Amino acid sequence: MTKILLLNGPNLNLLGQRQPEIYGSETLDDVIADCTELCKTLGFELEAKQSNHEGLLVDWIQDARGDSGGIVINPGALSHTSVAILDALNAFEGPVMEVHISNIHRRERFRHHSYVSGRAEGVIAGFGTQGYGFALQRLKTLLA
Ligand code: CA2
Repeated sequence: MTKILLLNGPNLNLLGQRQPEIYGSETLDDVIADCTELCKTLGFELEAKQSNHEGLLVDWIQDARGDSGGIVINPGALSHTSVAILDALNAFEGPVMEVHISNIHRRERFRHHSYVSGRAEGVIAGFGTQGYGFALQRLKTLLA
């Protein structure tokens, strides 16, 4: 069964606890539970991880080489700063879907650019936590 790595970056462990007007009321555990259910219907095995540390995210992306068929990643604020995450994703052979819960283009200017977007097969922003499900469905098509 194809494994999909779901990665969430800094502060996304706080989902559902603060700023619900921007990020909604679902917790990260809720998101992972929903994605796990969806993956069962799509025939994927889901591995979900979150870290506040850039280097750990880089390690996990490297570990996905030869192990996961695709990656869904919300790099959080590291989207806008991290060449290291971009480099790690460039070394991954499978499709990458970038997810942002909020519409980063309607927010501050510094959020409009993401280093990851130039590597990702697709970018989803502003669909709330539903975006993770859309990304998984797109991976199903890309990996068919
Ligand atoms: O919209 C997104 O998903 C973001 O990746 C979220 C990041 C932000 O820096 C990006 O520009 C856009 C921030 C994640 C912080 O998540 C929190 C959730 C609840 C409460 C506080 C922070």
